[in-house]
Amino acid sequence: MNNISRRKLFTAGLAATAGLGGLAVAARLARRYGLIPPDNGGVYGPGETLNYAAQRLLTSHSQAREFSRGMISKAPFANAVAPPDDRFKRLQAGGFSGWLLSLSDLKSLPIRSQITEVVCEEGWSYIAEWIGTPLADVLNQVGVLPQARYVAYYSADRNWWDSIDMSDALHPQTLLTWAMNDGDLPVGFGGPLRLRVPRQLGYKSVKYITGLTVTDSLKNLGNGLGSPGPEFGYSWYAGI
Ligand SMILES: Nc1nc2c(c(=O)[nH]1)N[C@H]1C(S)=C(S)[C@@H](COP(=O)(O)O)O[C@H]1N2
Ligand SMILES: [Mo]
Repeated sequence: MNNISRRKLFTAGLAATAGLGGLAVAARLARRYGLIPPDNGGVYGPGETLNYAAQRLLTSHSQAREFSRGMISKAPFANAVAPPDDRFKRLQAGGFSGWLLSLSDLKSLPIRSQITEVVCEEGWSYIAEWIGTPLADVLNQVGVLPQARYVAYYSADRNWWDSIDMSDALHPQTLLTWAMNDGDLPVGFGGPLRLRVPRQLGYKSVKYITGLTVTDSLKNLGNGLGSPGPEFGYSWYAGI
């Protein structure tokens, strides 16, 4: 059974054992532990809360599966995205030397690599080696207040952005990657900098990262739902 169907089964099982009254109990528990995702409103809201809270309470220390080098996909599929904006292209022409935190600054931080799978919600996936700096090390370097609860991250592509909670932000497999397999991270795969969040579906691994915001609340960012996704039916929390 793959991870996605296992997750569905897990959530369904939890809801079934919980029963309808149990759902209310689960929601109360989720509130008590502060495990309410930003997309908790609307028709799917209770399901989103149940799934997020259950995963955080039961599997918060789990790791994404790592693979052997022989299992790296021969022809990984770069999903077609809108081309990066003009500001990105200007920075690209200058080798990204105009960044506040330059690529060489980033490369002086601890380097980790992992062979993990990019899993698209549309049903395809590929395995690659990802090399970069744990987001946790970048956050330690800049310093984070104790109130920090989420990290939002922004892309040069259509002002795309997303966010994760501190549990995923500090997770050892969450990497700001600048290399893939045998070389620099190609622009097609999100270079020069991509956030890999291997415990969630591919759409949380945003390409062409331009900035990070550490915050105690997602309410005042963009649509207040943690990412554009929930407006289009994509869960904010997309754990696999
Ligand atoms: N900036 C940006 N990042 C993005 C996307 C996008 O459209 N723009 N698509 C996401 C989706 S839906 C998936 S499945 C993965 C695909 O990764 P790949 O292009 O390496 O195959 O990238 C994610 N990151
Ligand atoms: Mo995707």
